[in-house]
Amino acid sequence: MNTLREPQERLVILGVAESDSHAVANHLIRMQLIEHGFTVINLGVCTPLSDFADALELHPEAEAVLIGSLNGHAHQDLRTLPELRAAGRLGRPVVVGGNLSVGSRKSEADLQRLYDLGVDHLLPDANELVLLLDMLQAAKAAELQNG
Ligand code: B12
Repeated sequence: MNTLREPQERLVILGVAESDSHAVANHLIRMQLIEHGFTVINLGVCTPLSDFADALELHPEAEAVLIGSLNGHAHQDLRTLPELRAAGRLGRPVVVGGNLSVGSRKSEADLQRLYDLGVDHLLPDANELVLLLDMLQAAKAAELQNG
């Protein structure tokens, strides 16, 4: 009997917020995640939040939903997150990264507004993404183990 198990596939949903056409970081993040063994469902630029929810329904095994926003309109683009969550959708950690408000100086209030919508994690730098995904996976495994 072969008792070797395939390592479990790790899958994430990635894309750029609805009003935002900045593509470079999206491509780099996709490549970085693939190098780390992730399967990436990349929805690309200008993706409405409802499309992220649809993708999660097609791929319920996704660990997280990763959304880039560079043009400063993250809050406007993510404003329907509370409604989607209230409808039982997007029930995975939503991680938002990039340039998260208009202007070069980011205030705590700008970030808090995004947390208030229900964003779970804000990451200015994509280099911290794999570490965050590993931490989320470990937390979920511990939760399952403790019942
Ligand atoms: C190239 C560029 C463009 C190109 C994009 C081409 C393309 N197809 O991608 C064009 C010319 C189209 C463009 C248009 C616009 N742009 Co532009 N653009 C840039 C520029 C010069 C570089 C962006 C880039 O590719 N960087 C390289 C990548 C690797 O770095 P990055 O994007 O910063 O990503 C890093 C982090 O932000 C983070 N990250 C990014 N995404 C994600 C996602 C996740 C999940 C995570 C965890 C992390 C993360 O990790 C990455 C690596 O550390 C920046 C200025 C700059 N130097 O950054 C402005 C900039 C982003 N643009 C800006 C603006 C304002 C615009 C326009 C509104 C301009 C206009 N008036 O039309 C439009 C918006 C278009 C739209 N609908 O979104 C502003 C945003 C200002 C703000 N937020 O306050 C910037 C910062 C320029 C500035 N200083 O004013 N832009």
